[in-house]
Amino acid sequence: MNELNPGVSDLLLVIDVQNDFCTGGNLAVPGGEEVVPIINRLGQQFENVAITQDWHPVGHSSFASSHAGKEPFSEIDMPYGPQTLWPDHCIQASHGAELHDGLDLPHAAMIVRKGYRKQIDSYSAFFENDHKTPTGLAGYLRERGFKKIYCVGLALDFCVRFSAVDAANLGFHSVVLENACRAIDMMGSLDAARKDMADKGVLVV
Ligand code: VGL
Ligand code: ZN
Repeated sequence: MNELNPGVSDLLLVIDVQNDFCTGGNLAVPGGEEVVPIINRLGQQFENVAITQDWHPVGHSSFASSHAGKEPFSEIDMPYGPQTLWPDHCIQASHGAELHDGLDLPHAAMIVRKGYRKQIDSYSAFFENDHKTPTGLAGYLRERGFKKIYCVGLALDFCVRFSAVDAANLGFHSVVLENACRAIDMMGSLDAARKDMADKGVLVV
C-alpha cells in the first residue's frame, strides 16, 4: 500500500471496527478482526483519520427483538423503506459497541456515531437510512478541506458500501480499500454492493 502516498487532503475513514462485528460479537462479520492490523498499518500512512461507531439505543428498530415474531436477517418495511433486521448489536456504551481494542489510531481526530435514533437505522457514515438525515460528517470533511476519502472497515456490503457511495454522491473522491474490509455477504448483498459502488463512481481497489 505504499503507493497510496496520502496527502493533506486525503482522509482514512475507519468504519465500525467494533467488537460486535468481530469474532465472538453479536453480529460477527466473518474475519472481521483481520482488518485491525491492516488498518493500523494504513493509519500510519495517513495524517488524517476519522472513525465511525454504530451506536444503537436498547430496543432499536433495526433489532429483530424489537418486532414480535421477527427473526434476525429478515426484512421489514419501515416508513423510510425496507430494513433488514439484525441481532441486537452495538448497544450504546456496551462492550460490543467499543472499538476493537487492537485498533491503534491515536491520531484519529474525529469519531462519528450513527444509528442512535431509535426509529431509524444508519448504515452510512453520512446519512441515516432515509438517505436524508445527515450525521454531520460531510460538513466536517468539507470544512477541513478533505477531497479524497479512503473507506475501510466493516461491513463491506453494508456500512462501508453506503458510506462510500454517499461520499461519491457528495462530491468527494471515494475509494474503498477492499483488503481492509470484510463482508457479511447475505442474500446477494456483496454482489449488490459491488455493483452499486461501481455504478456510483466509487473506486474499489
Ligand atoms: C452494520 C448492520 C447493522 C455495519 C451496522 O456496520 O455494516 N451492519 N449495523
Ligand atoms: Zn447497526
